[in-house]
Amino acid sequence: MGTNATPQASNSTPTRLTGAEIVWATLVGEGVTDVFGYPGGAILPVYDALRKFPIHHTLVRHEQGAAHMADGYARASGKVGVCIATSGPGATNLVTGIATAMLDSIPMVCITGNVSSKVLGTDAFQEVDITGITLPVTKHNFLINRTEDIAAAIRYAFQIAKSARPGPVLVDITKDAQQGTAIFDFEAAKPRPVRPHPMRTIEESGLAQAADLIRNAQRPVILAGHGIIESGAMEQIRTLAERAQIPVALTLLGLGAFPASHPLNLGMMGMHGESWVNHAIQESDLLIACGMRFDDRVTGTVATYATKAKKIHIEVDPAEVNKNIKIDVPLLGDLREVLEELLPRISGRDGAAWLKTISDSKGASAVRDIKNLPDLGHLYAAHVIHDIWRITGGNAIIVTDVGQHQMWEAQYYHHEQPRTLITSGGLGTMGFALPAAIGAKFACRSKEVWVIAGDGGIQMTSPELATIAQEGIKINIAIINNGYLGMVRQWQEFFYEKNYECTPLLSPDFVKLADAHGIRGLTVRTRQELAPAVEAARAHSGAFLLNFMVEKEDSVYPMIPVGNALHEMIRRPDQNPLIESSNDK
Ligand SMILES: Cc1cc2nc3c(=O)[nH]c(=O)nc-3n(C[C@H](O)[C@H](O)[C@H](O)COP(=O)(O)OP(=O)(O)OC[C@H]3O[C@@H](n4cnc5c(N)ncnc54)[C@H](O)[C@@H]3O)c2cc1C
Ligand SMILES: Cc1ncc(C[n+]2csc(CCOP(=O)(O)OP(=O)(O)O)c2C)c(N)n1
Ligand SMILES: [Mg+2]
Repeated sequence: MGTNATPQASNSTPTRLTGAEIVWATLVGEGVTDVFGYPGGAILPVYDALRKFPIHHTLVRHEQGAAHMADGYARASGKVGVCIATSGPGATNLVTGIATAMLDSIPMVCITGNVSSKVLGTDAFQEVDITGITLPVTKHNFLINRTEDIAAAIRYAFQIAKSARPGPVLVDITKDAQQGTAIFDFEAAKPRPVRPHPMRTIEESGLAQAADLIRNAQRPVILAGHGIIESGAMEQIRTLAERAQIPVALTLLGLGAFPASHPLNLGMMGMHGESWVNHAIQESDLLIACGMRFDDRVTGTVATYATKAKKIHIEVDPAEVNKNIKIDVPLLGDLREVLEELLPRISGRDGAAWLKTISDSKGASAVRDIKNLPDLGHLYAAHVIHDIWRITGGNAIIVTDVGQHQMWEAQYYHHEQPRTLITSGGLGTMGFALPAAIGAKFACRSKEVWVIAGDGGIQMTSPELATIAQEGIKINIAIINNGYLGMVRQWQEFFYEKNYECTPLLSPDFVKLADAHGIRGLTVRTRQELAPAVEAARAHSGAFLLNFMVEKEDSVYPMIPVGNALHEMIRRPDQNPLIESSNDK
């Protein structure tokens, strides 16, 4: 926020402003209070005008960080996240962050400066065609070269970013458009209302068919996805599950959409899901997919996926229906609205026999769980995550990076509330956690925020430690340090004859790295030191880094090898890995 910040009457009397001022005035009008960015020549007029507007700008250390911060802000708050960068390398540095948001349907507006319209297309200094580059990874993008078009473009970008299936939108503004003046009229720049997609009508016949299938099913399972959180349909899903006594399996991005402690919650499905969840899906006679897109990490081989089940798919994006899995009853529309129409048709069912079958199939799973192994001096990631869960009471916002630690987080941190797990699912972007956690902290300043990252991923964006220090924010950082690019090492162990090519990883002394940024830190090597270290991090008023030296060659179980059916899992071995069939509980 600039030193001369005064509340801008962005939606009052039309006034003549520069294009740069219009950018900020429009953002204020859209309710933006925080942006994440990095300046440069082509966006300097916008930076120059910042001081006049009540917006907090966080200076990042790399524009990828700005995009992940905007993304983390959006995931934690449900609002649109905003990032800003200059032309050329500033804009291209955003691309990984934009693609991350696109693959997980996150509402974001990215503003970039570009060279003046007179030199566009001449390979001018720091000119790239960022609208061309981001075309496949944005929901929409704009190149604006007239001052009078800026307000309408930004307002339209917000509408597109948050409507129907959310996603990132980029607005590229030439420098001369920023420098020119125009009449700013916030109301006049309002986009036309969104017209519903012609296919997005909830048809009476579809609702009746879905209700019939639910009434007659013997072994139904709800597949709960990220769309529940995006639609705000947590209550409706809970009502459906409780009224019809249907167990709920969650995707990675759905975790938190249905309370982990609820008796009908089965846990995570898919490649690293719990074995009983995947078996239940394979045995099911009705899948009710809610705001999830049958990602390949969720289905295993599609030809053998839940072949005995009829499928109902409630989904806002028509392109997702019948894309990977053949659907019997599609219900197109906003999940909450569809469920509100469906619920009056659903009456009580007796689900006891099916729930008992699933419960029995858990068998000796608990015995295989590393969390329950006696303390033989080994520190496992599962211990670390379990203790962070226990000590935070399950109430923290956890922002993970990508790899083994991400899967252990999903298995051992039990999320009760939506928006408490922030993770890159679709793109699987290493380096996401630290910057996304900064964004989440700005969105939820009073909440406890933890980063759980690997020793590999943290090094991709660790310069953002300086951002944490400059902003003076409290984030706890847990590094699961196994000395490897662990998830890749695991694949090498299982499928490449333990040829650990380019996966052993030398890291800096992370505690010294934190110290160099004025951030406190501790290295933890044993189970006894674990809980006191977590308590110490929480008790400290500033950011705190914990470097957990965990077992180096541990693997994530269960695992479905690519090409296998959902029930053909590799389980945690006694001696050797074993492939499990549907008969092996
Ligand atoms: C190393 C690694 C391992 C992984 N392993 C697993 C695993 O074992 N299990 C697993 O589940 N995932 C796993 N993932 C994540 C996986 O890749 C996908 O990101 C995830 O399964 C997608 O979950 P989703 O379909 O719920 O969410 P999204 O991909 O976000 O899809 C949400 C769907 O909801 C729809 N939607 C959005 N808003 C609404 C609305 N208002 N109304 C209705 N519909 C709406 C969207 O159109 C979209 O189709 C893994 C990722 C990584 C990086
Ligand atoms: C930007 C990026 N590059 C490469 C990968 C491929 N990849 C997935 S997991 C992983 C290893 C992660 O190692 P680390 O951060 O140490 O976490 P661990 O698996 O050890 O918990 C790699 C290299 C990726 N997901 N993202
Ligand atoms: Mg590692």
